Amino acid sequence: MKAFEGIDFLNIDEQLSSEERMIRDSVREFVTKEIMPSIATHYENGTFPTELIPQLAEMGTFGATIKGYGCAGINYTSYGLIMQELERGDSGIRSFVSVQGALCMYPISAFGTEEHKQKYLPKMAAGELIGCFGLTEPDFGSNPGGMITKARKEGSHYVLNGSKMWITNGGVAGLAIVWAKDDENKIRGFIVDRDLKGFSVRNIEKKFSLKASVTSELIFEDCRVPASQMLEVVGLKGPFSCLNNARFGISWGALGASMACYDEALNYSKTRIQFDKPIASFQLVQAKLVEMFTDITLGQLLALHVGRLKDKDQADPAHISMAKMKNVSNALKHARITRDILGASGITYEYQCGRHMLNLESVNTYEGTEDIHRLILGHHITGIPAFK
Ligand code: TGC
Ligand code: FAD
Repeated sequence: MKAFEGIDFLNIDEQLSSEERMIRDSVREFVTKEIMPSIATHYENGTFPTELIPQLAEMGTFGATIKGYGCAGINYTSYGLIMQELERGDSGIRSFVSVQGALCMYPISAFGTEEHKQKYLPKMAAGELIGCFGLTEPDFGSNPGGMITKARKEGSHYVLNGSKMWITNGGVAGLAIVWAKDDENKIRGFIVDRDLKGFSVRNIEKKFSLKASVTSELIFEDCRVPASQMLEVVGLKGPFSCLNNARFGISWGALGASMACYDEALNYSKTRIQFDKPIASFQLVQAKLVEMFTDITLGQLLALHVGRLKDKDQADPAHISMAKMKNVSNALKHARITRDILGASGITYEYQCGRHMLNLESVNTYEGTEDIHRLILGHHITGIPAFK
């Protein structure tokens, strides 16, 4: 498999530390050697490549920004670079790592007790225990505040009833971070071990997107969770603070998918001959390549700047919304442009753009749809919330 060189028109590499470049390059090589040869087959068969989990753990990709507990403790910019490289391989692999780290290990590290941290984080960093994050419900997606999953207090336990829908990693997880309303209708988070009675999982099959990722429904029927498993946070700011981290990672991940598509479009257009010339020699094809190249370069500046702000603890959720919204919608556009440049070849598994295009439909929807991020930014600009 040919080495991937990335795109660096503005010499952004110079802005990265040698450690950041080293992390990026080692994950890049891993993706080329370990993911690219088999990902199309996994995608076609609808299987998640579980064989990659030990290597992903060894590279420190799980809970990478957490300090201690067997985690790498690197900065957010390095974390973003890891997400970029993984999603160059497939959005499903990046999803797996995002959910494990940003959505499951982060809330345990931020809102869990010392006992929770000792019990769960080292095993999760080592990939021996996989997590999933249950916020969305069948009737409450963009509006999670309306959730109806209940956590009724009964002595030293909370009794969970309800269901969570479209949950990444659900079928392979040993624990779930579950958000539910308590007796006072306040949103609380629980660390729910998979083997608890009353907790069942149904995998969602027949997807055309994120096929190399497990997506499930979590069902709770009188599931008794010890009160000691409750996280120390109340209200929607609990799940939303996890989403800040995951959305940040996605804004970088989308650049990886964009770069994979651009690279494919450029290489193909230089070798595909029509009307006795490479199609790259036609102005209309060059215009498409330039649009992708420019978007990617602007997206890199945006992601890097938000990463630097996050490393100084100065990133506002609205900054992250802009980066997630713009980089993902551009990536989806780039996958479609590449599919177009490849003509009929673009619809086959031999090329990546179709797989990225279908994956990015989900990425544009999850972690806040493109329009929800538009509304978050609209609220930021005008001070007027337009969600309702
Ligand atoms: P709102 O009234 O605006 O806020 C409620 C409380 O939350 C606080 N808050 C935040 N805190 C931290 N970070 C943020 N980004 C926050 N945004 C809001 C806020 O200050 C308030 O706190 P308090 O103390 O006053 O109570 O909430 P709202 O109900 O009006 O919601 C607004 C809206 C629409 C923006 C929000 O609901 C939203 O973001 N919806 C999108 C839902 C979403 O993103 N779901 C993601 C599910 S997980 C997933 O998709 C994983 S995919 C993983 C993968 O495979 O990679
Ligand atoms: P809806 O909220 O019903 O939205 C439908 C449409 O209406 C969208 O276009 C939306 O933008 C629009 N809309 C909604 N409200 C407004 C408004 N106020 N103004 C204007 N337009 C609006 N969730 C988890 O909790 N954990 C996971 O691990 C997880 N993984 C996922 C994996 C995949 C593959 C997918 C596809 C989803 C996953 N999700 C997960 C769920 C995801 O977060 C939701 O799909 C997303 O939040 C949108 O909710 P919805 O699908 O119910 O769409």
